[in-house]
Amino acid sequence: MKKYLTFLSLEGLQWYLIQHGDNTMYELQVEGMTCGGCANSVTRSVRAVDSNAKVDVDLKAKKVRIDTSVALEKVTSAIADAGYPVVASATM
Ligand SMILES: [Cu+2]
Repeated sequence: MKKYLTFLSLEGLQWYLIQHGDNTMYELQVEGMTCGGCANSVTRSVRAVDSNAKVDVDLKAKKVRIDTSVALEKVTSAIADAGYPVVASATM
């Protein structure tokens, strides 16, 4: 990516940073999700702290993948507050 940035104008760089920000992908192990309603609750709780977050729930694997600009602790406490304990997390 670095080599492309060299050719960008300052405006181009600002645009790039706005589009791609400092988003991080987290993969969380979440307990207590049993149905689509739970998946929606978890998704909503994450969107409450980052309305632009991408949230992908895998009910079978009990995994939630989140692409967000918000800190991991904020996301995990939002999910926990919604009633779903986060038992493990990894930064991708
Ligand atoms: Cu449910």
